[in-house]
Amino acid sequence: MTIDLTRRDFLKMSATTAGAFAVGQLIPPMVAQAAQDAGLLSPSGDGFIPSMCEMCVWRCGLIAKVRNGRVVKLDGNPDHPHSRGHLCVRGQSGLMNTYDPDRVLTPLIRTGKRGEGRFRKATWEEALDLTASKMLEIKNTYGPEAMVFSSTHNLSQVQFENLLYAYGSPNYGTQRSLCFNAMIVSNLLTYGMEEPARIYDDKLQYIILTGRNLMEAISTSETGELSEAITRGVKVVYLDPRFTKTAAKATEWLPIKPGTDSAFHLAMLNVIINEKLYNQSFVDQYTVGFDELVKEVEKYTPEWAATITEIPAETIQRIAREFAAAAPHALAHNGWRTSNFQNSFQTERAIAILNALVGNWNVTLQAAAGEGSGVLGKPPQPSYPRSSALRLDGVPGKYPVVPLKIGVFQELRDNVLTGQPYQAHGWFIARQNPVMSLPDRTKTLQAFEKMDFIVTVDILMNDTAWFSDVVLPEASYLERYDPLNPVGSRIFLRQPVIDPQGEAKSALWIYKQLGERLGLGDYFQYKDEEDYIRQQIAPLGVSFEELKSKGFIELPSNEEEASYSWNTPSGKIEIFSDTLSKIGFPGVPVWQEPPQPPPGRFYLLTGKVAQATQFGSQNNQLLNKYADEPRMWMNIDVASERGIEDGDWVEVLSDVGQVNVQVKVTPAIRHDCVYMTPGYGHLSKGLTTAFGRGASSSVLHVTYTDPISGGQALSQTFVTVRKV
Ligand SMILES: Nc1nc2c(c(=O)[nH]1)N[C@H]1C(S)=C(S)[C@@H](COP(=O)(O)OP(=O)(O)OC[C@H]3O[C@@H](n4cnc5c(=O)[nH]c(N)nc54)[C@H](O)[C@@H]3O)O[C@H]1N2
Ligand SMILES: Nc1nc2c(c(=O)[nH]1)N[C@H]1C(S)=C(S)[C@@H](COP(=O)(O)OP(=O)(O)OC[C@H]3O[C@@H](n4cnc5c(=O)[nH]c(N)nc54)[C@H](O)[C@@H]3O)O[C@H]1N2
Ligand code: SF4
Ligand SMILES: [Mo]
Repeated sequence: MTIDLTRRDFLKMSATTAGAFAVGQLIPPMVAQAAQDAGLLSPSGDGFIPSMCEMCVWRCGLIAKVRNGRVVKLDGNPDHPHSRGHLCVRGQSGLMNTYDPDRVLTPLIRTGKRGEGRFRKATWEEALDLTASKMLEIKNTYGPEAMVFSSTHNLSQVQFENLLYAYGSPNYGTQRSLCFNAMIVSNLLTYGMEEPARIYDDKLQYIILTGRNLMEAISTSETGELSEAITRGVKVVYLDPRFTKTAAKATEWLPIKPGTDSAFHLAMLNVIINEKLYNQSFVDQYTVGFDELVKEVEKYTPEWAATITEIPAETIQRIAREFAAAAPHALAHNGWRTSNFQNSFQTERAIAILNALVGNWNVTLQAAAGEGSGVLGKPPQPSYPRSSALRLDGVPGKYPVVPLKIGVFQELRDNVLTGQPYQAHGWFIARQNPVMSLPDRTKTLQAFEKMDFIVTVDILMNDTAWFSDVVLPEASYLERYDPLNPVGSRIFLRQPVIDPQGEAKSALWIYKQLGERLGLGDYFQYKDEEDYIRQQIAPLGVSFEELKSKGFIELPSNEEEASYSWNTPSGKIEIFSDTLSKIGFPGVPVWQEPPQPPPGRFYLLTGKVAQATQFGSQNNQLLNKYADEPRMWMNIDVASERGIEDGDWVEVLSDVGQVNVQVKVTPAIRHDCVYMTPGYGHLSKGLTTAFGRGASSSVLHVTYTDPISGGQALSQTFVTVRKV
């Protein structure tokens, strides 16, 4: 393997094709045969095969370009509504993930102390037998609830969940409470759906983005739609304490004080109501609770909000008027990672209601089209055992409106650590890096210490695997099948375009093997991955060969009538939520004062960059090459007052942790904030490209949970910075 590629080398290798990544990996014969039969591949092995990207959860359609029987380049699939012919820089770099020299290619069993990084290679038989016997031991000794499962959104997650439910544990941790709980729970309570679809059509005139950094935190389709809207002259107002790349493209950047977005939006509501700029007939017909809102927002004047948000009253007033004037062709975007403050749920509710007041439903917002998953078949299976144990994440008792499947991961971790209400003893982790992604890394590692057994399924020795007892290597997304992925009216296939390297196996295979060893074989009634997919497409009357060659199935188009009913208790948009009120939470959005940093401390901000995905892609040699140095942003005036220069090392201290990091001095951030890119400061020495670069913000993050949505407050940590 070439370890250090220059861009020139890479292009040269792509051009000379055969052996570009000279590890002799060819297209799996069955896939190659189907592609040849469909005329996609020539007999000499030149052509194209469709599949799907998994460099992030957006899962764009891809076309693997094949020369001499080897994949040499990945392009966007024009048939896929996400990619629409494009892959982002991470998707373009996907081959380097598969050919990462640090890939874990055999099962590993820990030999040294946890965290020491000493493992020995094992056969699948041995690693699976050991994992199953430990899981059975825990179940028999402490009950199934003593085994915690956690995983971040992925296509085989349905079989991960099958394993967890069949095993009988109620304890399931996902990334959701670190990500979008505030947005999802607010939408569920307001509209009765997790996330309405956004419509960027030619009539759209006005967009307000509240910390939605679409130009860097990428969803290819929506990022493209925003770019096109900007080109058409749509006005974009962007609120972020940082001047991000979206700020650079926006018409107007408002460097709002962190944690005060709800004050901004409540004042917008105040202006729109006081000046009667709302859509009276829409409000009368389709919403409940307007009068309660009127009473509540009376006090939230633009002048009041100005002192809180540090955005001038006239600006807030003008934006409210402009937004209402553009309505219904106006969109207040509800964001994605809305895990910022313990009051973020109130921000999300205010945004949802802002959209309702101006009546833009079915104009810029719409019920998301039903995904086609309902039409797919699945292997037969018995019903699941019922667990009577309390959940360790406090749902539903402590967090009554957080849906079970969404959960509160950080609370689950905390209760693993405290052993309350009972002690967990095992942790099964797949496609997730909680050592890096949960706040307060020290606590996560202490929680790991409480475990008798930890097993991780990953493609790399991520930081979580580094502290595990068994590591099970999954085949990469270019080397495996996954369950089908419905997107709107199309159902897409991920198929292997490279034969799995080493002993790596698909998650579908791994979960079935474990299920059988746990005596749960009846829950995994598929012979292999192809058989699983055949069972999925059985009701559709489509041949697998056709699916392989086209890459997707088109369902009969189900043009739904624009809907004006919502799956809420009242069947309307709930400006006032009885559900919230009955359990003692405010029924309409209210201002909840967030904590502020004491003098000398800064808000610690975190946020995505375009060249990396979360905590998992920093080891990709190509992406690493194009990523910025992971330095901590600090405002140029503040730095100069403290005698800190660009590139200087500083010690950053929070209430729970300390890191040393280099500073990037910049005017692009508020005086009271510093910012760190996630995904650096790795602990695993098994990530030889990423290890030793930058520092981890998760070491510093204090665990604060929004009491309503269960979202982690990632901007609510305050730090001191000292030159070292
Ligand atoms: N390239 C790339 N794209 C990605 C991802 C990735 O890792 N890499 N991850 C995907 C995932 S899982 C997610 S959740 C989305 C996230 O998508 P976004 O939510 O758009 O992105 P983030 O970068 O997490 O956060 C956005 C911004 O919030 C700002 N911010 C922090 N606190 C506050 C506040 O109090 N108020 C306001 N107004 N802004 C604040 C930060 O400065 C940051 O710029 O991106 C997705 N797309
Ligand atoms: N400090 C800080 N914390 C954050 C955030 C932040 O911006 N800053 N963002 C929050 C957000 S929005 C989210 S969504 C979470 C994400 O938190 P996590 O889900 O824990 O993080 P990821 O990096 O997405 O973890 C993905 C793991 O999957 C592995 N992987 C990649 N491909 C495959 C595969 O094909 N198979 C298998 N089995 N494994 C694979 C990668 O190696 C990596 O270890 O973090 C949250 N926490
Ligand atoms: S947004 Fe980029 S990384 Fe994510 S699936 Fe699409 S191309 Fe892949
Ligand atoms: Mo996320």
